Amino acid sequence: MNKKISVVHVPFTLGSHRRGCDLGPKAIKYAGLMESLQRKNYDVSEKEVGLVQVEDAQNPVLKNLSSVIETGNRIAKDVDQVIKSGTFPLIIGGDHSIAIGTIAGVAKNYSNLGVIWVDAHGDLNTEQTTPSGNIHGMPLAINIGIGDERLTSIYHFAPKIKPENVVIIGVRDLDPGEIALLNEKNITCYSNCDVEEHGIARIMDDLQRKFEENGVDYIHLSVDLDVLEPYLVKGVGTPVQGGLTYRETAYLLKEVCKWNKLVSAEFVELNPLLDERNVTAEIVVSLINELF
Ligand code: B3U
Ligand code: MN
Ligand code: MN
Repeated sequence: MNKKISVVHVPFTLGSHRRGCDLGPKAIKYAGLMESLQRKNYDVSEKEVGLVQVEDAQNPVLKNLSSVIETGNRIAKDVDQVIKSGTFPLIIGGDHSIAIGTIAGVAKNYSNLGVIWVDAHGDLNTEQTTPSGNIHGMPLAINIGIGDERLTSIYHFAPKIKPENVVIIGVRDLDPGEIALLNEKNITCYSNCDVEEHGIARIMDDLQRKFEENGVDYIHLSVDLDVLEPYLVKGVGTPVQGGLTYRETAYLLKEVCKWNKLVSAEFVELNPLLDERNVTAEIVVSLINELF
């Protein structure tokens, strides 16, 4: 693993219906992220992406669209620069709509990028299928080039990733349109029940093989904290019962790291307003320590 890490704070909350994800980066900082990485001798720096966050109710199926687009472009530029400077970007959200920008910035550098999407949700909605109009339910679709052109073309190229290079793990809440898109694009998906049936170790072996077969040498990891059991992570806006345990999640992270293909990672959807005594942020710091 690259010894230089840039912690990229993205305090964005307008992709979600609840406010509070904008406080996520600070909560994780105060839970001791920088110190814990420094203790392991990483050369750690931090930066904050300059965001545009102006609420607008103009489009009920793409809420706060202008802010998501402008912010996405700024995230992409910053992440792109971090990678070009030979530093590993560790992105701290913010709601999951920020992944439109992060993956744009990463994929600019790696044309056959693999993505591991660890989430209770599929985030595969479009303006046609969304039940909520919240863009944090859409970033994976947008990254494979499906959805409103103003979003898919962020950072001036599309699509960012190929559906065959995407895997979703821990999912247990899919909308009908998302199921249709998953099937149409043949996206590899392991639900929480698949994790129960096969075990996380076998699933990770399968994934390693799949990425080898696809010639994927570089991987981005996107961790939505709601993938974990809700009792472990009180500070998330859309909890769904039946999530991964801490141990399964830690195993997943350690295994991904061992493959030596990880080029960027993000942890999103912490909402400190819903948390108790910053415990969810502390879990994030522990999980990040499993990864590095
Ligand atoms: N699928 C629903 C709910 C949702 C997606 N992502 C989160 N919640 N965090 C939607 O609104 O698209
Ligand atoms: Mn989610
Ligand atoms: Mn998500």
